[in-house]
Amino acid sequence: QSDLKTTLKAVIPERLQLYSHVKKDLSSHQIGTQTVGSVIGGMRGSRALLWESSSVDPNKGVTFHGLTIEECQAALPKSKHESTDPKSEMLPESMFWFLLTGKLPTQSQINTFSSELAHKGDLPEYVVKSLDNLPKTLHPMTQLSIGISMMNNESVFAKAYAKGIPKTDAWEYVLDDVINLIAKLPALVGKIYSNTYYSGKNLGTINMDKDWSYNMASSMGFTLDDSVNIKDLSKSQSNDFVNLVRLYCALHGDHEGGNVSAHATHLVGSSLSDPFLSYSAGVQGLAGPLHGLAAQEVVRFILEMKNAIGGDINHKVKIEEYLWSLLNSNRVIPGYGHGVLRKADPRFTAMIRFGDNRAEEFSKDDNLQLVKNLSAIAPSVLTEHGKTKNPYPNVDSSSGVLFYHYGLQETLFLTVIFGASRALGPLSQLVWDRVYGLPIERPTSVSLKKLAGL
Ligand code: NMX
Ligand code: MLT
Repeated sequence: QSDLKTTLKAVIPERLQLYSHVKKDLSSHQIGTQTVGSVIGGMRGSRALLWESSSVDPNKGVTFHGLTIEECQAALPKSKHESTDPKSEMLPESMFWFLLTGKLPTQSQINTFSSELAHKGDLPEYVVKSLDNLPKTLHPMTQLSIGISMMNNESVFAKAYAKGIPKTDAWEYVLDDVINLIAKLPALVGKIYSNTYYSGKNLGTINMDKDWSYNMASSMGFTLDDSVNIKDLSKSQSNDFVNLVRLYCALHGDHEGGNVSAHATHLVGSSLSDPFLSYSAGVQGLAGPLHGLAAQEVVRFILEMKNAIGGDINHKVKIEEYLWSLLNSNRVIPGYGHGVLRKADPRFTAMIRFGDNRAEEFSKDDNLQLVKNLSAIAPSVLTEHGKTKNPYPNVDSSSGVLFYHYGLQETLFLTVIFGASRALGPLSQLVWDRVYGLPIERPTSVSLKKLAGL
């Protein structure tokens, strides 16, 4: 008598044969409003989600309410401390305001909003205690998702819903939760960083007079005035780090609705799970290596490649050989390819520009140089390999090595910053989902036999 696994194994070959036939021969067939290819191909090309705040053009990349990255950088409010912070990047809270309302905020609106976020930024005691009790080996992304989902204990939306509210009022409670959730991310990120790498030592404080990104950097110990300056940064390096967090988080905040983290948040929220539960689902999607975890994978890959090519970062042939060794062992080149984009990601270019604007600081940074060299070499290798539809660098290609430069070298942590940033777009859409009163998301499924017409 065969056990469960053996029984399953025996039926796989026949099913796989049918799957290959459907994929190869029937992909262009129509089933309802979809093609068969879309049903079995990760819903590629299916316009199935309502999303207001950003859109992604395959050739031009992301725009936020129609504005390009450069236009946002020019138009969105920056740090209010202009005299001490002259190189300030746009603030993620400015981006959130813009994503949510479609209106460009004024400096004074953002000054007030940054202060509101700082005042709401403390973590509930039970969250701190629970995080303290997690194993230090638990991946930081798992800790992030646990921390966020636990705070559903604070949800004003869940409490109001339990009491009974008119559907038309739901968005106001959801908005309160969304603001509270975003406000608590700097302290949560810092707590996870400290617990995982610094034995829970208090690395810094939330400064009520400072912006969200400064407070994230501070709670991780990367500022001079409000934290322990754990990496011994100079004043200008610490300012750079804060600005890197600002730029990174503003840019990674939203990438239309179909990416895994945005879609997961939207889907879970459609059952009227509160924003904490909904976004923790998004974070769990972001933790996959084909999505946000690529941020950590790229840095590991760059360091391993540098080692494997003996530090010859300008040696084209050695780099090509290394790429082929990965591809031939059926591994992906992290930081390359995309489900929608067909050109280099403009967010990649913006992050590279961040390094180029600090030429002296980065002049001896081999990792960034290798990332740049790679972006000139990998596309032709991937094109020759012939599988990926987009052989160009994506958003994760450059950002990790910039953080690494300033001492954030705990590679498993890099996606946590992505996790803080991605809250901006999906949670702003969640408010609109409730404004519109969108229904529970419930597409229908279809069997392989049905697709094959059997
Ligand atoms: N290296 C090697 N092979 C690749 C790569 C790559 N970078 N990108 C795509 N392919 C392969 C892919 O695995 C697939 O192979 P198969 O037919 O054997 O299944 C084939 O090319 C066709 O894939 P595409 O249709 O071009 O890409 P898809 O839309 O399925 O996937 C990604 C998009 C981003 C998942 C894919 O390009 C990838 O795995 N990239 C590397 C991981 C990465 O950088 N992810 C981060 C994306 C950005 N983010 O933050 O989310
Ligand atoms: C993202 O920012 O979510 C990634 O580029 C992946 C995507 O858009 O699918």
